[in-house]
Amino acid sequence: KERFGLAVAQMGPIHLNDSRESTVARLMEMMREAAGRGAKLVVFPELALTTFFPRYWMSEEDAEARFFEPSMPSPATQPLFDLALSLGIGFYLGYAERTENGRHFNTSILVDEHAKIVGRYRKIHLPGHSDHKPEAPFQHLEKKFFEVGNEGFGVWPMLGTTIGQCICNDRRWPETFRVMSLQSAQMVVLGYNTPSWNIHWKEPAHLRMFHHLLSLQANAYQNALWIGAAAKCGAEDGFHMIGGSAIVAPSGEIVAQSQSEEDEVIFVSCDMALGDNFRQHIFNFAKHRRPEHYGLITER
Ligand code: ING
Repeated sequence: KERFGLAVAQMGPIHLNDSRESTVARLMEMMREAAGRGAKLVVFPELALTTFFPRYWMSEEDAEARFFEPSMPSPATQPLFDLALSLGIGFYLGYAERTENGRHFNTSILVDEHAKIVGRYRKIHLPGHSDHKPEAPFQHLEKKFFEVGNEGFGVWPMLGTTIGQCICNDRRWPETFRVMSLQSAQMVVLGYNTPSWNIHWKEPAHLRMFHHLLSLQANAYQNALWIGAAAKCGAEDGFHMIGGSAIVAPSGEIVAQSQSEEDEVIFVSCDMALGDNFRQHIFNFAKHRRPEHYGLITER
């Protein structure tokens, strides 16, 4: 059987006062564990180098100075790339990207077993708001601090398969995964930071986890994908985010799920042939898909 060792490295809280160096040391610790368990790829969370700063109101200049990476690898992340090279393991990393001409994106990269960045993704579905809501318990300012991604949803041949990537809120939108499965993705990986509370209405807490897992399971099944999703979770300076990091099979079944809200590695030896049955039968796009009736989906 064609097996692919997939690890998801969930992160516990990163507090405002935590240094990038201490955070990278945590990522390296989990990368070592992932490699030790046979992983070819380890998935880290969205914005994995700092606290989830869009919860705070600040100027864009302030945010840039404190939370964005001016280069990737950056001095703080170079040791992670060096370790990956020595272990021969690929990884997904989410971070706040400042481009050379000063544009800001919520970005993730796919890095191969030679520590080469093979794919970059800039988050397209930005949730939240751009105005200051002083009466809210916390902000969700992704629309203030980031531009909508300008590079689409891509897939990349790497580590012997074809891998797509997305970020957090993207997982709630079926278009995200369909566009990647139409490009023959066999696996999609993503990181997320999902606050436990909803600042807009009194949403029962259990729905956060339910909708998170439902989104992964539905999109895995409907696109015959293996999906690996890594949470940054627990209470960051008191602001709680859900865990529930998971590896989901093309059947839609959850094969592994985190149990804590701390740094925790989960691992599955994925049978990459599992998706074949779903792609050849139920979701055989060539045979059964009828795009002539789907036009509304792409209209503004
Ligand atoms: N966070 C949340 C997410 O999509 C959210 C925002 C939570 C939107 C719950 C809607 C419902 O998981 C990020 N960073 O997108």
